[in-house]
Amino acid sequence: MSDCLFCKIVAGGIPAKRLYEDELCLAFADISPQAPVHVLVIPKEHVASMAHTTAEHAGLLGHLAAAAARIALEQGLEKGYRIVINTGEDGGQTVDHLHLHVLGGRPMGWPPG
Ligand code: IU
Repeated sequence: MSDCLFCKIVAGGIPAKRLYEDELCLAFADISPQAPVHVLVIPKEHVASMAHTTAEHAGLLGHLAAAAARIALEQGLEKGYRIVINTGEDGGQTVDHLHLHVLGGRPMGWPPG
């Protein structure tokens, strides 16, 4: 989508600290980190949110989850981490392009706010 910020990051039109990339996904450092490690993993194709996924996205979602786990290990998060997918208004989603937050490097609280 031409007006989607994360699509522009995928295309290289907006700079980001790219940490991992393959044919399906891109991982980059969050511009406003909420933990010592805060990485976003996004599909290269535009999918607006989890609420916009269907069974056809099962393979892509598995790929994103596996990439997130691998990136967490690469980032040294052996003690654990949290993967978050904010979805929709009540879920706190602010960018309408599906993204997995990988957060770690400090203990996480529960429940989330
Ligand atoms: P959210 O789950 O939609 O709220 O997460 C969006 C994230 O995108 C949030 O953590 C922002 O800091 C992050 N982000 C970014 O990394 N680069 C940007 O240019 C913008 C947002 I706008």
